[in-house]
Amino acid sequence: MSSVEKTLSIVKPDAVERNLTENIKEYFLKNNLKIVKEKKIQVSKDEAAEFYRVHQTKPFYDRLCNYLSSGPITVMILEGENAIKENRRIMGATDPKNAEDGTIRKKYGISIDKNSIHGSDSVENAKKEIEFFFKN
Ligand code: IDP
Ligand code: MG
Repeated sequence: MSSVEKTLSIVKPDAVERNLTENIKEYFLKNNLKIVKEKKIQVSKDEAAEFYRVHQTKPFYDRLCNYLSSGPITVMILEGENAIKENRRIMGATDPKNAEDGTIRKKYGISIDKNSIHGSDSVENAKKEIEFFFKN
């Protein structure tokens, strides 16, 4: 079954720093995901910690929060058929070393930490994450 969904994408600091936002947006557009909202911001460490709360028990949590708050990011709402799963497919595996050919992380990811992009992983989390960055 297919349905039109919205999902949250974040171009992470390593990719914004290398001016890759427009290149990454091309991947979405080529794959029929529309960018319905977009803003460039920087989050505080506390905001990053709140955003990544699901990972709070993981050994990499502190590093992850420091990293997300280390520089500007571009947050976007993407919309399209099965947008959540489609976006995850286009992103590629979490560790760029394992990412499939043709994916964003394969092309631009530097390491499991600096993997260039975030994407919501479920309908429930997409809703929460969109709300987190685009409250109104
Ligand atoms: P995802 O970004 O592919 O959804 P998650 O498991 O949700 O991956 O992890 C969130 C972020 O935390 C990843 O994008 C990655 O940067 C980082 N991360 C995940 N697993 C590890 C790990 O084992 N070591 C270090 N960093 C990790
Ligand atoms: Mg995740």
